[in-house]
Amino acid sequence: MQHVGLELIGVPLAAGGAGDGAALGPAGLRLAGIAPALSALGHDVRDAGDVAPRASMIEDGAGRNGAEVAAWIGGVIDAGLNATSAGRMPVYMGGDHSLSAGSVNVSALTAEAAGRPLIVLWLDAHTDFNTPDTSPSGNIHGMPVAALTGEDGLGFLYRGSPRAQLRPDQFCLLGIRSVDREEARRLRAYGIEVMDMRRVDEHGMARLVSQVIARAEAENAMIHVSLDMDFIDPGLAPGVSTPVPGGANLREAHLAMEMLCDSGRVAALDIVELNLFEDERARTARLAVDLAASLFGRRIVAH
Ligand code: 6HN
Ligand code: MN
Ligand code: MN
Ligand code: MN
Repeated sequence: MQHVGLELIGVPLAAGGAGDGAALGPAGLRLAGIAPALSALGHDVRDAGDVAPRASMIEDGAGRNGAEVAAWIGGVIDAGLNATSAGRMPVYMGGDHSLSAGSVNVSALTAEAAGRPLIVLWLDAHTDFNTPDTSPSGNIHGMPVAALTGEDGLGFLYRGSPRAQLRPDQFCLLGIRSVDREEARRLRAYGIEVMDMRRVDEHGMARLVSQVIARAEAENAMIHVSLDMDFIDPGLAPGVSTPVPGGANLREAHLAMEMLCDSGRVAALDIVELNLFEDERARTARLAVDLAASLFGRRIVAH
């Protein structure tokens, strides 16, 4: 792959998630060697450190810890725009998945400025399309896709920030196997593309990822890859807050990353939901680093 400037952005955010362990995600990824792994592939890697939450004036947030999550998302947007305006590709190290309400917004703004469409590939066990009204938990990590597609009840997350317009048809959710009842109804109403695990079983990972890439090629789109570590089967990646059995296996996950790398269309990567409290001997942290390496050019043999 072409060598690029990568900017590691730590987001030690847990307020949007289930439990506190996601706050250690950036530390876990750094200790597992994400910077040297990506540098070894020839990229110019810079670690921007951890984002600071913006001083928040918000008092009317919704969901659990709404005001706190909004302050973090403001910080994510500032750090992300700082990287992309300098021509660097952000790698967001979460932190819970609510941070992607900010990171995907940055990619959409950056693509818009370049006159390119954006496709968001959401690799997850969950569809993250709840709203404050439908959520069974109140946790904002279950709502970022709704926030990004303009759900009214989540606009407070963007107060004080530039905001891109994202349509539901710009999202493709892959690896899905846990959807709440109201969430499922909303997904159908909005026509969001859900490639669930049954489709992975029936068609294979290669065919599904090819479809996403073919669409990006047809539209000359960039692809934002949002990798929730619970996309992978919890037998391989136990270090997550909301594990669901029946996830992607090791080769399926690496293959998706390798194919996306070859597409040359990756705009940014989120690595989210790594929870060190739940991990076993750092397996999940190390796997996350290996998947990032596959996305940025590591190969079994040179092809
Ligand atoms: N994640 N659907 C559940 C909820 O609480 O809304 C789980 C969400 C999990 C979110 O893993 O990013
Ligand atoms: Mn998620
Ligand atoms: Mn998830
Ligand atoms: Mn699609």
